[in-house]
Amino acid sequence: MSEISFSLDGKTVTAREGETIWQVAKREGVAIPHLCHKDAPGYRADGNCRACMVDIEGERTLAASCIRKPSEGLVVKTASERAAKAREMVFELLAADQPSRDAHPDPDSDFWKWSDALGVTTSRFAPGERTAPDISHPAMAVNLDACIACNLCERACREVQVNDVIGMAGRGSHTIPVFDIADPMGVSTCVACGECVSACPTGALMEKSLMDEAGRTREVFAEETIDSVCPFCGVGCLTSVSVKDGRIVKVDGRDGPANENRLCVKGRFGFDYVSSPQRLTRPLIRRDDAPKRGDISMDLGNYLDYFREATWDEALDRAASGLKAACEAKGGAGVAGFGSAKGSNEEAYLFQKLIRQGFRSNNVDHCTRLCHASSVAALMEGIGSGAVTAPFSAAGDADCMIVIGARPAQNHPVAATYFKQAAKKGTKLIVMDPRGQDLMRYAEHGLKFKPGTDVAMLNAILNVIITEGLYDSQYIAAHVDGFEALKEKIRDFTPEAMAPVCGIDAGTLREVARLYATSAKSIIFWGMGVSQHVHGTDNVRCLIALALVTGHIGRPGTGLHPLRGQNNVQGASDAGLIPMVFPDYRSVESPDIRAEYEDAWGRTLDPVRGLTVVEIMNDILAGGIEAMYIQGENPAMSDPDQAHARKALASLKHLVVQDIFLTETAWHADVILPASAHAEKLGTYTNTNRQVQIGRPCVPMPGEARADWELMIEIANRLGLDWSYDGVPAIYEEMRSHMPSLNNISWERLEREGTVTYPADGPDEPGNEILFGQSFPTADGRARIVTTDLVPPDELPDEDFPLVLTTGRMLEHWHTGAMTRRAAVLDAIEPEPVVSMNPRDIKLAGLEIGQEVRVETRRGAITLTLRADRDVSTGMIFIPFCFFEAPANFLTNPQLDPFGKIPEFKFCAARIMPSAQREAAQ
Ligand SMILES: Nc1nc2c(c(=O)[nH]1)N[C@H]1C(S)=C(S)[C@@H](COP(=O)(O)OP(=O)(O)OC[C@H]3O[C@@H](n4cnc5c(=O)[nH]c(N)nc54)[C@H](O)[C@@H]3O)O[C@H]1N2
Ligand SMILES: Nc1nc2c(c(=O)[nH]1)N[C@H]1C(S)=C(S)[C@@H](COP(=O)(O)OP(=O)(O)OC[C@H]3O[C@@H](n4cnc5c(=O)[nH]c(N)nc54)[C@H](O)[C@@H]3O)O[C@H]1N2
Ligand SMILES: [Mo]
Repeated sequence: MSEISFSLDGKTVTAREGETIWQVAKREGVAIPHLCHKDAPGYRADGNCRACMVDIEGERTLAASCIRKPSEGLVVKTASERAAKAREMVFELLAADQPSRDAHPDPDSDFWKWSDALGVTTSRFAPGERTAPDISHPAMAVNLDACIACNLCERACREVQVNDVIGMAGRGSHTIPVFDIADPMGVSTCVACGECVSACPTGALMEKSLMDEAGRTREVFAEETIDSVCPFCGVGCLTSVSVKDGRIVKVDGRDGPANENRLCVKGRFGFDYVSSPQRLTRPLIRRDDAPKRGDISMDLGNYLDYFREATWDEALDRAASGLKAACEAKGGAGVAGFGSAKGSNEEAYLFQKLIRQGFRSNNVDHCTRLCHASSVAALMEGIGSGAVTAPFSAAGDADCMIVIGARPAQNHPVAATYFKQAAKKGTKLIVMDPRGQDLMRYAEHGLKFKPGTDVAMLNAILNVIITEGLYDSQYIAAHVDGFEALKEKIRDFTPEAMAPVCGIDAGTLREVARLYATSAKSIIFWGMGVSQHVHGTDNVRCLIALALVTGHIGRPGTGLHPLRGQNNVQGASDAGLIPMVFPDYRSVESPDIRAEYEDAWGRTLDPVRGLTVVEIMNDILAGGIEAMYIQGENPAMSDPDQAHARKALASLKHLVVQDIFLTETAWHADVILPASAHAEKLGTYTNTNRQVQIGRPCVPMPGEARADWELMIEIANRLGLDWSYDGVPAIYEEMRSHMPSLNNISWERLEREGTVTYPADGPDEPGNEILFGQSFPTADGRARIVTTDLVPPDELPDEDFPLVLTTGRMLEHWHTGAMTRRAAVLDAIEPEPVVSMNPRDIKLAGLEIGQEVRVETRRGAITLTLRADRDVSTGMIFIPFCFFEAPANFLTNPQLDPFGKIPEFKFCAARIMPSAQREAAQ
């Protein structure tokens, strides 16, 4: 790499290739003012505001240091009188075009901070008049009178987040940002990532939560900011949380490995659930005269008819003794626990330890079962590891990427920014999904195939790769077993034969196969559309086979990446919150491994694998399990076939729920323990990229609420387990002593570095981002292809139920809505239950957009509002599962994949009708 030297304020300095004068100056500790330039990854310097002018010897005009690259021998003066005067003039003129500071949208903005630094406190020119703000958006206010037309917001929106909503319109000094060609912000297609707000140097774009009611002037100034990590999805964005008076007032992105300062609408604006007045603040015990269990009222006005407040001692004694009684009556088979992928690694570790050590039971599971269980089953079987082989940022190194059965712009929005950037830079993107999505705009191929036919489509692609000889025989010989069997199996899966099954023509299947196989580096990302089927494991087996036959794994820009969902589902699984395995996926059925834990925990342990989430519900109704401890999960909303799941919860003899809200699940409880939200406690969280990161307490817990891990210790000690931990780091270190995957990642290192990828080869070595370049963690180091057959979805449409119902998420809401329905901005954007249907189908069915409809399946019926959505294929309807008023899971099919035990959330037969029609018939 070539370096050049030049003179900066009399000192000889060197610039690396591509560096600007501004960047070198920053490195040298020379602060040059800047407004249109944002010093952050992904931002291109534009050089339009002239705030960063410097003097270059021999040049007649001053140069914008943010875009000017030095040449050998250049003599630069940042503080010459000429440069200083020019910069002062720039700030004075800009000030003249803005409201005065005391009436400014943000008197604390970068613009005023630089003005202070330059000593420009007043302008010789009269300040501009205030104009009316645009407050049409629930989260952000636009005060164009403070806009300096620096176009940072446009770059933020188009180049960093790749959302393409903001553009600049008008000319010269009248240039202003506009949303989707002159819409007010609130009605534009803005997805409220807030990148523009974080970029704006003046406060022309700002968080409404910091402003007065009219959205004109800033009122709230934070007292402190704390480094943490986002509580929502598996991307694991690092955050900087601003706090005032014990409440979060603002969240910014930090430069973490997974987000480089970026956030999405939930991370930036969804923080106020923590301070919701509906938080649980005191322990509750079901009243003896309460209405019968299962008769739940989500009306918070009358919860005291069901529960009474109790002291901690009484509640904890009651919680523990009920669990103990079931165990005494039935042994470990009488008890089960659901831990949480929203909690920390330390909490997940303690929870599985509690169930295993305290009740001699492996009936401990969590939402991974409803999520990537099938992916993990196939990955463990095929390559001996369930985690991703490469981070999602590897998309930028790939020549070709497949995104299948995932909707990242909605569910992993910050990861999606990397995908879109990669596609814009030339990575060939293939999106495979029955439902259209935003990402398809950037795709070389958008395959809207028939739902439930992944195996047909993927086997056809494998057929092309094999028949056309596009596989990597050297790689296969060195690393892969099972190729011959695949070759044999795949023979009948010609693209021509599979085209009518999956709905994609043979020519396209061939093109896609060639593109994936012949690109030098190809990578695959997948989500719930692949995993949540009765053939979910088979779907993933096909994806693994694709990577193995082409050797697209183990090198930069290649790999297999199941996009993990919850903020800590990777970590909770790693920590053993799974019925078949101890931490690090070590089998509970292996006598040696069990002996290790029996030694460490001083008790005999259950030698057989436990039951999974849906199996636990079935077992309760079959008269098996009598008592449960549910921490940080809401199965009364998230499990399939909800009438059945709720009936199971209601028929428990004893249910302990530890949550932050009185959820649908908590309404079934005997004891409710008010717990800690993410922002209130210390802990580690492992994201989809295998990055272990620290979350820190930012605000105090409300009322008498207590940290989850403390409550687990209280219960353990009431079971006579004699636990004592000197805080979260001690729990982490005990957990780590059982987990080779965390070798070299001590608590102290995490504290120091904030984020470390596992596995790491040494205490000072960065973690390995790309895995399995040499061999796989299987018994013989080789990977294994497992062939698949066509298995149809469990419940196909018929005359009575002619539509396919598919379920999933919304950008603004989190799963069962427990958190996001209580976040003001998020609930304002998506306030009511909707079912989405293709406008053509709506017309054909004689329905009207916006009308109230009833959707029925063989399991139940719900009423909700009809929304038109061109992305939904004809013959299908889509319902998100976040609305308690119309729970999608009353409708879903609980049929399980035989390997991963995941239910078929993505496919069942349904019908739709105007809600009035049904009422009339009754
Ligand atoms: N906003 C938001 N973000 C979230 C969450 C949330 O609740 N809200 N939850 C988090 C969690 S835990 C998870 S697991 C992830 C989930 O993130 P995703 O995996 O993106 O989840 P879904 O939206 O449920 O489903 C993904 C896609 O599967 C498609 N699909 C449906 N049927 C089929 C099929 O037969 N085959 C294929 N190939 N695709 C099909 C759907 O059309 C949909 O586009 O999101 C995480 N992020
Ligand atoms: N129909 C349908 N159903 C689905 C899916 C689908 O696509 N379609 N997807 C499935 C998937 S992938 C998943 S991951 C599951 C998710 O299912 P769940 O995990 O049951 O859903 P959440 O709403 O995330 O539940 C988290 C609960 O934890 C509480 N909580 C949050 N933080 C804390 C904390 O720090 N401590 C404690 N004690 N409690 C806390 C919240 O209030 C909430 O009640 O849903 C599954 N269900
Ligand atoms: Mo999930």
